[in-house]
Amino acid sequence: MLNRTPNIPNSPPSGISILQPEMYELLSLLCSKFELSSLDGDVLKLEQGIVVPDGARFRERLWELIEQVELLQLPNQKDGVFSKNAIDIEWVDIPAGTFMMGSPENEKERSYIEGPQHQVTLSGFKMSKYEVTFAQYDAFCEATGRSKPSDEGWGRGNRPVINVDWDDANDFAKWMGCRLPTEAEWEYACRAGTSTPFNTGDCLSTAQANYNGNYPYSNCIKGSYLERTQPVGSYAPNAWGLYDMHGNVWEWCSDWYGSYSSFPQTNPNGSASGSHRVLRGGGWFNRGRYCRSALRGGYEPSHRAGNIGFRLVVPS
Ligand SMILES: [Ca+2]
Repeated sequence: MLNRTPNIPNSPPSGISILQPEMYELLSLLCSKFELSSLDGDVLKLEQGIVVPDGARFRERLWELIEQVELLQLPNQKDGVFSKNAIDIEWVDIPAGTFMMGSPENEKERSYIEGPQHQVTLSGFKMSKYEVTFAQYDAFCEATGRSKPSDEGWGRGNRPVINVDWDDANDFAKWMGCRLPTEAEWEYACRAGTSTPFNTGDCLSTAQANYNGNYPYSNCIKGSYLERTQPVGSYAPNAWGLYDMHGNVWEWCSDWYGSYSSFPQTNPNGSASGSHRVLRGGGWFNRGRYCRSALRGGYEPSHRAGNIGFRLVVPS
């Protein structure tokens, strides 16, 4: 939710810029969405900071627009919790849209299997904000009599569940009334509008994600190597509010691993058959290269490892 208090003082001095960068971004979005160039006749200068000729009128109009944004449930502004079987899944609204899936041929350290880049159009969906945790998966095991996966001695609770194979992940998703993301949904959500190797830009630091910082991507700066998972949400989210899309644990996707087509596609589901299921995002053990948005991993569905987990797509 928007934090209203600090951004808009009760009595802004006339002619003084009062807006924080987040509010500026919100207003820019509003103005483009509603084709506004002025607010009740007061000129809105679309530059950093806004001059307010009439503080009271401006403030009133701004609140109206913010209410509209909340009603529209724009990404970043509205999220929620999906509850089933006494388990809560926090989710983020992912907007419908079109993006270029895969990496361009000039992306450093790419694999040919990440191409050809192709246009993908997706319907909107909801994705779990975090990787599924041990606390969530253990509750599933207790309710259904399944054996609990090993935590490698690192602790359970809020750490991402590991040592789950594709069927474990898929069974949990179905039990929750959810599903695994498609590979296309995963990449689209990871990118959150970016086209760079990472949703953080051309580099991914170990202050931004949990991976093996001894081996950063390309010529990026070295960082730490924590040698295990970290509790979900330990790093900043991407622009759409999703945590740990890069690193921590690889995430199972619903698709069979296969080659890309160069043709534009809508809501693709991947290959009709195969021997490997798709894994995305890299894990704590991996070099920076493997955490790129476009990188495609895959394993036999029966594979379990201490750096593989998953997240969910929540039904609308
Ligand atoms: Ca991850």
